[in-house]
Amino acid sequence: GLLLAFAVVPAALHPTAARADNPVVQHVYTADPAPLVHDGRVYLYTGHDEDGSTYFTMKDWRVWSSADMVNWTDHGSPLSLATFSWASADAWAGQAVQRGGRFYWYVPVKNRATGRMAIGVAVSDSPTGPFRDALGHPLVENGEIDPTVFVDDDGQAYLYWGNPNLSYVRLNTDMTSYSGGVNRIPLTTAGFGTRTGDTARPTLYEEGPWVYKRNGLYYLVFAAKCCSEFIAYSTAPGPTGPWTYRGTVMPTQGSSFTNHPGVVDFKGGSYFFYHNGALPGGGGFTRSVAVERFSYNADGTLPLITMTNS
Ligand code: FUB
Repeated sequence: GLLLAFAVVPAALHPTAARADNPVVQHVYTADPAPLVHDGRVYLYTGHDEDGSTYFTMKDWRVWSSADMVNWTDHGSPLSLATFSWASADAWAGQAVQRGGRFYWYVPVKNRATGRMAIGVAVSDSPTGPFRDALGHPLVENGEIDPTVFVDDDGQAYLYWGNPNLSYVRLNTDMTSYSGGVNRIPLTTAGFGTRTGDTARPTLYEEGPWVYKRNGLYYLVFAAKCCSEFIAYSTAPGPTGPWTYRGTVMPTQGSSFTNHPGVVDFKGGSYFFYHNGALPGGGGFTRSVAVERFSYNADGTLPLITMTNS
């Protein structure tokens, strides 16, 4: 168990300074942050590492929200493995998005029938749930993980995912079906950097993609080169590429051998969410979500961001 007894995070001494309050959640272990800005608040969707885990033993997801990035409200667990009748284990890294007044939460879980990872989608009328299984079966079933969802300005939505591959589909406006089949993004070293010493995986891309658009430029931030992972990114002129590798965002640091990015703009600031093993008892399977405020460089590139309290 954890030694800390706060209800989420203590009151703000410095309301604009998120750095002082990491990790964001201090009474349970959390991982795989996915922020979503809606109606003046940031909603933070996370996984939940069980106390004492010796693997990625994860049974439910959690929702937190804040109006200032410092004081966080605990919205409990409105989505769990039990939400998906076909899922047996592994409530891993997902992301939620809003469309047409509904909230769609894409998550990887193990499919009981196949024993493989699959991607499900849950839906709710509220950012804090309760969420229900939108389909009753996987949206994508191919043994891969870590969905990220992005709706472009023209209304076309994309769902990307993958480890070891990186793929995407064009979601239909219902957000629970797709057209045109599964597209594989070429993992070239120009697009995703060069990994040495692993012929099976020649690029740095590992997992945990996070796709967004800013000032007409498309960003694909990802966990690079397990293990230990660092965070790197690529950019492209369009949502389907071609991607160009841009380098490191967050170096390897601390006791978690994974990391997982989530990037958002909120009330005039830019914020980078990630996870590490900074809580008491923390480590690779007992992680905690943290956030750093940052500023883009003038040319749109990301600065190097380091962890506080790792
Ligand atoms: O949390 C379980 C898995 O670890 C996630 O799906 C990966 O991104 C890594 O963080």
